[in-house]
Amino acid sequence: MKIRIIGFVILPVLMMSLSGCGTDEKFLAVDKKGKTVVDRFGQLQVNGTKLCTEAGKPIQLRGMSSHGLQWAGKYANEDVIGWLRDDWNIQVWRAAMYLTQGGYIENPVIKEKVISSIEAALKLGIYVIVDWHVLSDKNPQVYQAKAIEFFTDIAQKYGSYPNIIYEICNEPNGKDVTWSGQIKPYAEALIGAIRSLDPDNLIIVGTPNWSQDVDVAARDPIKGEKNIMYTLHFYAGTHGEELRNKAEKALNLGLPIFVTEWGTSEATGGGGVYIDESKQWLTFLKKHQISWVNWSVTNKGEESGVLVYNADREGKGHWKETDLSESGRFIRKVLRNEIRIP
Ligand code: IDC
Repeated sequence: MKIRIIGFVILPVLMMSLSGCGTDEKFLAVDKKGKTVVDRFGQLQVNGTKLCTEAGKPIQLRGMSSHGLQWAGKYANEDVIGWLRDDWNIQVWRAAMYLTQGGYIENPVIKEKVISSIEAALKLGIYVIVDWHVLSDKNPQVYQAKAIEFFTDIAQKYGSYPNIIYEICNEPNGKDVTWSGQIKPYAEALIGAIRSLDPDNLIIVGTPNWSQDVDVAARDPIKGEKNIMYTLHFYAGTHGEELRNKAEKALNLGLPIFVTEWGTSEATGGGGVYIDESKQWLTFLKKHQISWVNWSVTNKGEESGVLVYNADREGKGHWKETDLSESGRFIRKVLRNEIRIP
């Protein structure tokens, strides 16, 4: 009798925590009634440092980023993104459109991969980050006119859908690329262009030094605009306590932060995987309800990628355990709420 009672009480609790059933419904891509995250959360808004639902409830969105669409664009389709929603429980997908290194400036047809990402997200009822992936081009002002043209088109076509999130500048970098000199003026120009077409969807602004110096942006934030957030990026094998302190400083100054990219590896995208360090970061992000997107869906064989080398070469989804890298297995479990993040 005693054993049966213990079994009745302990077992369901154990099973719930393993399957994630005990998890707060706000972490689900689709809830038990079949409502998608966009059905439930609607038009996102920013209140203070928090990302909130249309009803004003603070939330933490979690999801996956594409790798560079010029290399891994085969995953930017409804099969893969649908698999990520249903099996990985992603609430947000990020379409990383590089500018150079074979990206949009050199090869404008890459935009089609952003469009297929958006179309998939609309069908699947998840959020989609449209990422203007400034990287080796350093200074966002170099392609500012192209950025305005690009985001104007996206906002015209899709700005009325609450699914859309604009990330206007992945990682500005370089000693002479400063917040007040280049990044903030660029952001203000882009925000102006987007807001004339889309009054409310989230706009995420890159910060100096590869989107790490959120404290610098926090001392001089963009004024008079709503639903603006700021980018923080980290790689668990390279960045730790020091960067978390910087983030905390920025939060204390009132800066709303969105981690649109982080990796379980070193900053090169390889090395590791750094599971304990990743858990430390995930605890920090949960504590502050900071939304995050993990880098990345690729089979090129680097440690941050969620697929092993050469897995799913056609971009079909339906991955088996053996298709997943160490990072892939870890991140999937985190997203499925099968690893408890305190
Ligand atoms: C890396 C990719 C790697 C690719 C390289 C090209 O993982 O396969 O060869 O870009 O430049 C970032 C960037 C992101 C990087 C990533 C890892 O936003 O584009 O991807 N990283 O280096 N910032 C910090 C790390």
